[in-house]
Amino acid sequence: MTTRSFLAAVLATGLLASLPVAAQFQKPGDAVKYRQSAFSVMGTHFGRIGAMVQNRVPFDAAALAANAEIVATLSTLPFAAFGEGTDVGDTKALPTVWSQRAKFDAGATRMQQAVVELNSAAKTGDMAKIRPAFGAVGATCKGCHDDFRD
Ligand code: ASC
Repeated sequence: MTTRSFLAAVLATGLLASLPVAAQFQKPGDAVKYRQSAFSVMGTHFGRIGAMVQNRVPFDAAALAANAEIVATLSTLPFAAFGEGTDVGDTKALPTVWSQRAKFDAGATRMQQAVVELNSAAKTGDMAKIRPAFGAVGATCKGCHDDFRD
């Protein structure tokens, strides 16, 4: 990567982080579709890690690390799409997302932190570190599903 493209990437990331993302959705249903899509792709890549952790497919450290990197990126996306007024359509989000917002946000943060730790563990290529980190992420998924998902 050139210095120029690196600076462009840093700038783009900074802009993305500072934009009021929720305002980018034209309709509440677009926000629902967006967050479901992000969770769906995230779940696909998390599932590929799970397949290796559970010995259903052979351990490939590079592939696992690539999947963990994708999960880490995707984990930052869905929560901007839970704005007020997006409790619509075929959402499985329970009203508690909005009525217990601080608890929901805390769960989101816990998941994101666990995913960062899984990503670090994945880079070591050491299954003895990856397996517990994978389990910790799964526990944060389940925690939110129990309280906030139909
Ligand atoms: C997955 C996935 C989830 C979590 C959750 C863990 O693989 O898609 O939502 O794990 O089932 O309890």
